[in-house]
Amino acid sequence: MSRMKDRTIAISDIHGELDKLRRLLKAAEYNADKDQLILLGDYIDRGAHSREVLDEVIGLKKQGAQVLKGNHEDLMIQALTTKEEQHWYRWVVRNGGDKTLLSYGLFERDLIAKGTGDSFRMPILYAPELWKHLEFVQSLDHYIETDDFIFVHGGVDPELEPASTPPHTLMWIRQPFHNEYKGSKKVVFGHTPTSGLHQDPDNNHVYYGANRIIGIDGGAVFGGQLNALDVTNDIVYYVR
Ligand SMILES: [Mn+2]
Repeated sequence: MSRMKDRTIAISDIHGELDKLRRLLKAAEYNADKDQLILLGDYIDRGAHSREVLDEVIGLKKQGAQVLKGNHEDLMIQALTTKEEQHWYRWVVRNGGDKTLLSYGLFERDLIAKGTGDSFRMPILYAPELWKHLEFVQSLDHYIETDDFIFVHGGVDPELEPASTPPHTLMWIRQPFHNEYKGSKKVVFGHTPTSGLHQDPDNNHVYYGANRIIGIDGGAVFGGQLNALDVTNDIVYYVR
């Protein structure tokens, strides 16, 4: 964070929920001149408006937001930059990438029908905006570390410093981090819906672990809530 701002606000796991993102920023009275916004990843998939959310995120970054990569951006990158069929199916069929393609006017059934191999790259040819957004998500960092906090999508390896942790771990880790993290810095993360951390399917509020882990993924795209954590004042805003 290059200059001091009044508040640092973290949001994660938007998953194509553009309206919820806009309402949440309004509810938190987010002001780019005064507030440092940190977005923890998973902008796309499952929700209806992934393309529009990425446009919004690019705009927020231009205004000063710090933007991290989530595991769903990782899935998209793998699907669109490798020829391996498993990456395509993993994204499009199993993890809601079909909804992302649809937001660019692309139907996965049409693309699948074209066959395998090089044709997996075709959506990029058909949708220049998807190509632009792919380059954007490829450029994103995997964590932010300050004197007191680590911000990351999935979590950190309990045995390693973030700087020496593979990006894949930072985006994908769950239980080993939740259960075994013992670091002195508070870790603000998304990725695992907080209902699971609370062990209560109806509780989508921010989760404060005794071991200084703070989960903020309220499962908005699953009918939960989108949380914004003001870490400066320890205040949570949310929309449903
Ligand atoms: Mn997610």
